[in-house]
Amino acid sequence: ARFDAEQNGKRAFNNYNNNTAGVSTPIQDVLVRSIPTLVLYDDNGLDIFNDITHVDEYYITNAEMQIFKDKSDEIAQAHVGNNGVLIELGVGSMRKTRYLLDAIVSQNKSVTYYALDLSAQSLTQSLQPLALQFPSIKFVGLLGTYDDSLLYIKDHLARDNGSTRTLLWLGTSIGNTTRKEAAEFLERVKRLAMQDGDVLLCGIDRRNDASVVKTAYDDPKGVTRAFILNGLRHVERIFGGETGELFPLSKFEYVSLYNADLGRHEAYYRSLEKQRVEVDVDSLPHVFEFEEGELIFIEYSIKYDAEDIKRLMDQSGLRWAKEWLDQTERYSLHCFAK
Ligand code: AVI
Repeated sequence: ARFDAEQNGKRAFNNYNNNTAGVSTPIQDVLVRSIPTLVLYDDNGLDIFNDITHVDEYYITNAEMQIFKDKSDEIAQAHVGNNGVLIELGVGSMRKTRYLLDAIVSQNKSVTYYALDLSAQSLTQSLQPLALQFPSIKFVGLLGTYDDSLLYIKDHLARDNGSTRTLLWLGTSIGNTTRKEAAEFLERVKRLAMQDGDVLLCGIDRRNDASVVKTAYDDPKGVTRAFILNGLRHVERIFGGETGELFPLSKFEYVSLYNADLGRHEAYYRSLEKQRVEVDVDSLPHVFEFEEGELIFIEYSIKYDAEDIKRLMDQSGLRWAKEWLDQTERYSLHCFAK
């Protein structure tokens, strides 16, 4: 996969290498090779991401938990219909989902909760305990991509009884796509998966202090580093390699950069030396050559201020219904209507 265009790793290295603080404005016209962000989410990556949600410096989870703890009654009351359907796009931390389900049960609402994930194992792990804890709620796992789920909702979860559908896109998953992709995805959500009266609850991380974002994405215990570097283990397996055979961790490191002007955290691998990686692609030999210091893009985590959110709504056509900010005002949960 290519990021923006053809590779130009040497320029990337030269431009980034002067940056010692790590909080910087990366040079915009630099083109680097990329690996799809999705490789971060093999079963091991999902486990490590779950560890990240327990890291204090990763403020996003605590902020979101606090909103759900304080506002679940209101959310369940106003935005979850009786005999309604809840659809969570990407099962995240079930700790916050519990608050919402608790509120729904205490309001004697009966709902079906659909959870989407790319991993059957993670669906089972997440849903089994919830099914035991909330016997009055029906749980259904959906295995597939976001876009698969939109078609499934359109074709199979059409509303026939007047009850509403509540879609959940939580954590800060919206940040892992570009702003343009995010707006396009929300437009598809609106067009394919929402009818009048339905809502989308969307978690958004805000443009916070650069140092706060930087520490969240390069935490002192190295959990984020382990999460990102695990992506290389997954790439190795995709190419049929053994652990550490193709991309030894002695030869690659994690680079975390926060571009405050663009409100965008960028995660890269850096090749620590000039090296060749030989793999088979579709049974044909293929050689990747990396320069010493070359950066390889792996993940964006994009942050939004009020203007950015307004633009997102204009572009997707979604309407503002309500929003809740956490106490630290670093993170917000938005209720969008069709
Ligand atoms: C899953 N996603 C919303 C996380 C984020 O904040 O972008 C993934 C992550 N990457 C590094 N730390 C956490």
